[in-house]
Amino acid sequence: MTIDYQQKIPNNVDLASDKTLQRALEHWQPEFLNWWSDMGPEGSHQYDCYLRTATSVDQAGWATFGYVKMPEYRWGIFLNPQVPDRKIAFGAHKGEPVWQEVPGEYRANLRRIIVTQGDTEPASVEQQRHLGLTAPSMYDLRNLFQVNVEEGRHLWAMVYLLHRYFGRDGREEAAALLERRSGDADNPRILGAFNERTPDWLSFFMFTFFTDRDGKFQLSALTESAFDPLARTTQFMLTEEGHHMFVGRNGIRRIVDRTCEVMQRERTDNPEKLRALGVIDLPTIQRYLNFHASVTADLFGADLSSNAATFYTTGLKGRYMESRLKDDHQLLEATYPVLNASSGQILSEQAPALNALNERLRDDFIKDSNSGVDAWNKNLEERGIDFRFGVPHKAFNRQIGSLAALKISPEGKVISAQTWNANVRDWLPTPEDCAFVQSLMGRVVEPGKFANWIAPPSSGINGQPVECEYVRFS
Ligand code: BYC
Repeated sequence: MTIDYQQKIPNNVDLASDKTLQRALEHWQPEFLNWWSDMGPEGSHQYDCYLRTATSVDQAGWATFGYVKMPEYRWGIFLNPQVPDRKIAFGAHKGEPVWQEVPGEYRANLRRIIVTQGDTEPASVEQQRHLGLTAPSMYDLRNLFQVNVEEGRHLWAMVYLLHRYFGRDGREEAAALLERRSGDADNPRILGAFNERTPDWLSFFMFTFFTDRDGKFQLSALTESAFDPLARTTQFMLTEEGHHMFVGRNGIRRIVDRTCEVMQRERTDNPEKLRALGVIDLPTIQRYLNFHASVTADLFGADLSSNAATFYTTGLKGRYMESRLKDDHQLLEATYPVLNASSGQILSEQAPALNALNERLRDDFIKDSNSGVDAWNKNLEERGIDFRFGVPHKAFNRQIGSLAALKISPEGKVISAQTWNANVRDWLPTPEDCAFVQSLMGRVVEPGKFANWIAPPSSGINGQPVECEYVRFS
């Protein structure tokens, strides 16, 4: 279905036929725009940016490109088409028709999932709001803005569900989504990683590589939901998520490319020398990687979770690729390995699969992250550089779940607090690392120009040249 752009709120859900809902959302819209003006990308409000906007949810229309004045981006409500006769694929209701309305008994849990998902979207915009001031190129500035407007749209996706299906509490939750603030001491965002700072572009690329990948896996699990409107809206969100991870994967690759080029030209791998030459040494990149991988691993929740078991059994949230998995999709007898530390070692133990669903999704995420990191390593190998990046062990630096109580090395060895303290500067970014990376951040925005510490991309956006004027300042 084509999206109606004549409406105040573009949508493909026939909003005009439900005047009460339309009025409620039109009331929320100026609040959203106020939030965007206060917390959206700093200084961007007069810019014309080459952005993609969805004009329909099918292949032909979901990525239509053109110049848009930033605050006039048409945030809207887009659901994938309904699949006729879709049946619930898992849990106690397996085989029954999916729900078009929220069953009363599952209302609180569904609302909680939707609010948690919705909260991450504005949080990431808040985390990234200063980055435009230090963009390494106009191409990167445009990509940042694309990610930001789409996170804003993902907020709209969750707010639509709250307004349409959860009555007064839904409207209150939608208002609260614009009130919490990333990192705020009194009213923070819900999940840990979304209260961390994203102070520089290395952090931004790591965030889009790892944390947007959590988005991919959580959204995929929600596309399986028995609550059909949630499944349909998350399906469409996933199409947009791909670009966000591309920004991270390619951003890091370009940083590594530039560093390798200088390493080879100067015949050195000495971090001090490389820093003096204005590029980021590979061990520093690895420490940033360790930080973002571990903070994101926490986003999957505790390794054993009765919440996760309930979400699954009641049909609210499935597994990654649920319908392709070959088992009974109820998991009443099944087990799954989880980690437990005893006598100074991490041991794998079988636990009820239903309780281990967070761990399973985390494992799916780690597998996917590894394949991205392998691509950077292939580049190093091809260049003949003797360094390999690695995703740290999933127990490293955890704050959530049973392993949070222990100190664990990136290789997965249980260690004493003393050993941790003696080595942590090699494993996680130090204040000096952060200060150095920040010292490189300066705004480079002439078309086709790039900061010294990052290589240009191999191609531009949507077939445009790399030196295209992606952002027109006025
Ligand atoms: N930080 O039973 P557990 C994205 C809490 S990213 C702080 O394991 P559960 C995006 C938990 O709430 C995808 N607290 O929890 C990416 C619980 O609290 P209560 C976002 C945490 O419910 C980039 C307690 O600890 N979507 O889209 O099984 C840019 C016990 O935990 C954290 C979703 O996450 C944490 N990290 O699992 C923009 C999907 N983890 O009950 C966007 C929706 C846990 O004791 N959310 N806690 O008060 C969920 O499915 C689940 O809420 C979670 C947590 C998987 C997050």
